[in-house]
Amino acid sequence: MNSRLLLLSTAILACGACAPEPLAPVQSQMQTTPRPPMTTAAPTAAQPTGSRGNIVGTIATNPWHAIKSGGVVYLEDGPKEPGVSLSGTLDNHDMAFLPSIVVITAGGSVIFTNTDPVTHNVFSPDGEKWNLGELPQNGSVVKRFDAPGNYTVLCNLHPSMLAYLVVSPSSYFGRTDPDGSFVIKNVPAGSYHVTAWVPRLKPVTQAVTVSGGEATANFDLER
Ligand SMILES: [Cu+2]
Repeated sequence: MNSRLLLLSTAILACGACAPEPLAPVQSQMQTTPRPPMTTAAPTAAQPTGSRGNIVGTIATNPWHAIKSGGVVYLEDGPKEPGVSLSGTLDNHDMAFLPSIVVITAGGSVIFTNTDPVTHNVFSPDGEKWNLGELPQNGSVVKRFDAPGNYTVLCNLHPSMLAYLVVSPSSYFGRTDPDGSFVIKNVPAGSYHVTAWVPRLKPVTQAVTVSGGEATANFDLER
């Protein structure tokens, strides 16, 4: 009897090992769940003095020259730093997206969560026009973004909900302070195209050369 039980359990174990994994979708989602967002995008490895510099500047708008916060400034053609792939989180909370602007780098993921007691939806009418479907209370879904792009994020159940997702082409970007100023830190010396993005305004790209120290790039954006 004991040996029969042993055989039986061995058979179950063997069967379980070779059978299709019933938890595969969950495991797959866990594997693609991003690590917590890193606090800095630029690598901090020590480099020879003079080989890196900061890009500084301000964003203003035409024709009013109002200071713009909420902007993101990124290098279009910055070098890809191995292992640097910034992911982020966008929560549905108190009938709004939190935060209202998420920045990740191409190849990174966004984990969309819902901490409200009601069902939400997450979609974007921009680019490839993705729709993640309904997100129930405490639900979450992960989407990876391999290509750079800027997206408006909406909920088709609550038209007042609005957020923006910026998928930066490089790991070199900065966000504007409330006074409109920004810093892109620790950029390797070289010539780049740098783009300034602000919600509801047309992005502007300009050339900038970094040769150690500080390079300046100021932007005037228009609707
Ligand atoms: Cu909603």
